[in-house]
Amino acid sequence: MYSLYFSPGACSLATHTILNMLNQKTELIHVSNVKNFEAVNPSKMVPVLKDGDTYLTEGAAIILYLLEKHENNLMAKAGASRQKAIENMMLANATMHPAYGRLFFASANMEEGKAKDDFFKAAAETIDKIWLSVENKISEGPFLGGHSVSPADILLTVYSDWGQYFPVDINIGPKAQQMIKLVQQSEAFKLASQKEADTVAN
Ligand SMILES: N[C@@H](CCC(=O)N[C@@H](CS)C(=O)NCC(=O)O)C(=O)O
Repeated sequence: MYSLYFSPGACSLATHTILNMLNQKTELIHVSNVKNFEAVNPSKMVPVLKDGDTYLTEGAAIILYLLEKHENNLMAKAGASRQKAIENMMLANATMHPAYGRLFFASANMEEGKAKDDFFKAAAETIDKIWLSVENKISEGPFLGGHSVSPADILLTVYSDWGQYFPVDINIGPKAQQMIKLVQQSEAFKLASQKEADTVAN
C-alpha cells in the first residue's frame, strides 16, 4: 500500500486521483499532522509518495513512476503520443503550476497596495495566456490528448480551482472548461476530493 502526504485541494490531489484511477490502496497523511515534515521532504512540499521504504517527491515524477508500475490507459507506452502526453503534463506541472504559484506567493508575502494589485493583474494575465495555449491544444476530443484523459488534464483541473482564492479573474476557454468538468465528474476525482475533505487536520 502507498502512503500519500497531501494537503486538501493542493497539487497532491492530482496524484491522489491517479492513484484512484490505478486502483491503488492509499493511506492518506494530512501534512498538517506531520510533526517534522521537513525530514520527509526538505522543501516541505506535497505531494510525497511513500512506496515501501522509498519516499518519492515531485508530482510529475511520481505520476510517471506510477504509470510505469501499473497497467493503465492514461499515457501511451512509447512514440509520439507518449512524448505529447509528457509535454502536456509538463505544460501543466512546470508552466501552469508555477504561474498559479505566484498568486499564492504574492498573497502571503506582499503588502496590500498598488504594487500587489498590479502583481496579481500581471500574474493573472500570464495564467490566461497559458490557458489559451491549453485551449488551442484541445482539438480532437474533449481532453488534451484527444478522447481519453491523461495526467495533464487531471493536473490542470486541480489548478483551475485555485483562482477563486485571489482577487483575480482567470479566463478559461470553453474547451478547457469542458475538459475540467469531465475530470471533476470522474469517480476517481470525486472520491479523492471527498476523502481529502474528510481527513481531519489535528
Ligand atoms: N514542483 C513541485 C511543487 C509542489 C508544490 O508547489 N506543492 C505545494 C502545494 S500545490 C506545496 O506543498 N506548498 C507548500 C509550501 O510551499 O510550503 C511538484 O510538482 O511536486
